[in-house]
Amino acid sequence: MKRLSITLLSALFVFSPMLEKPLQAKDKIVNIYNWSDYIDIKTLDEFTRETGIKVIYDTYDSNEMLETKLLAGRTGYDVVVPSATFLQRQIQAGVFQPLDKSQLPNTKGLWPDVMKRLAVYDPGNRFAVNYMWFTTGIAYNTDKIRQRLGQRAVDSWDIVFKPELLKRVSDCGVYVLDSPEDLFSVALRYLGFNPDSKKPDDIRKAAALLGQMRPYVKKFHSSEYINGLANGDICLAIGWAGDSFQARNRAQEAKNGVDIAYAIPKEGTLMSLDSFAIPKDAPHVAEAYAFIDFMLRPEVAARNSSVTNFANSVIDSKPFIEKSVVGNAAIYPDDATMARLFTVTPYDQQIQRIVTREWTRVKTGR
Ligand code: N2P
Repeated sequence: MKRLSITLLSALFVFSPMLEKPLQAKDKIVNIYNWSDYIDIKTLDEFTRETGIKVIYDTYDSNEMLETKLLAGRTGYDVVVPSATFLQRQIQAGVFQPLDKSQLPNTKGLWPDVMKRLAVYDPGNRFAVNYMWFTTGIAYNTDKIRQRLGQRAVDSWDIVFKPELLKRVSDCGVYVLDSPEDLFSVALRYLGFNPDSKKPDDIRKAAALLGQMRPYVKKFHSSEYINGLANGDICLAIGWAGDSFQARNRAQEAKNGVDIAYAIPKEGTLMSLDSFAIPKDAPHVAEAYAFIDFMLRPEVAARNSSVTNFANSVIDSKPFIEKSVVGNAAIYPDDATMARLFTVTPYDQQIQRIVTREWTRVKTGR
């Protein structure tokens, strides 16, 4: 009886990281908050087996969701994974602790080029280590799009930003990321503006372009499109590279005849970097370091990339990654593809308000 109640009690603690009451000293725990579909889930068990640290693993699919929690404080999380622009302003808001690199020996294997790109947002790489990096593009069902658009190659943002084209494919289901940063930067680039423009006028013009999509979009959402594409419920999504290839792989595994492709449009697109950081009030700091360092092992990083189809930042992981992933120029871009990618910087408060308001209008018409 006593045994049972202890088990129940610890189960309660394990699944309720927000509880105020301290955990049993013997329960070593780490609370991770990461993007959905962003890890080889088997690595979590291996980490626990090796270290004795239990992993409480929660997921989100938008930076806004993570940021709301971080700014409210006391999240209970030990490791979070913001995208670079959000990371930058969260660092400025003081929500993270500087990393003690001596507790992260595997950071020696980080890819210098990737960490240099990240240093633009986190000078000196003091607060974060990169986990994955990727592009935003167009994922589509090759047969259904060919039936509707003929032999026209899907190689341009035209297909989503020319209403007459989007209208022609809208009957088979279009999803768009619910991520204003991605959509505004891409729309600005398409209109010939600086994709990182912070001019209210440019933002409004981009919003007008994005708003034209609304009648033809089934849903603005940032994770459902993976299964939607894989099972044939939708035929086109503005999505992230790795997720799009996960959709292709799920369809192949289901042998349902659905063929998904992913395009980086010729006009160029956003490259994003998602990185590990430790909140200032993290309850299990030593365990957070252990977790991050484990994820930076070349073999572990390689499996995470092989399963998620996202590029990681551990250079020595490359030989261990599935050839179909590491050899895919839409995941590990070649120089020509790289040249078409741009990055952006955070919005200040005033522009953020405009972007948030305009994005709501894009999605709802109000
Ligand atoms: C994983 C999505 C991660 C990319 N499903 C968005 N930051």
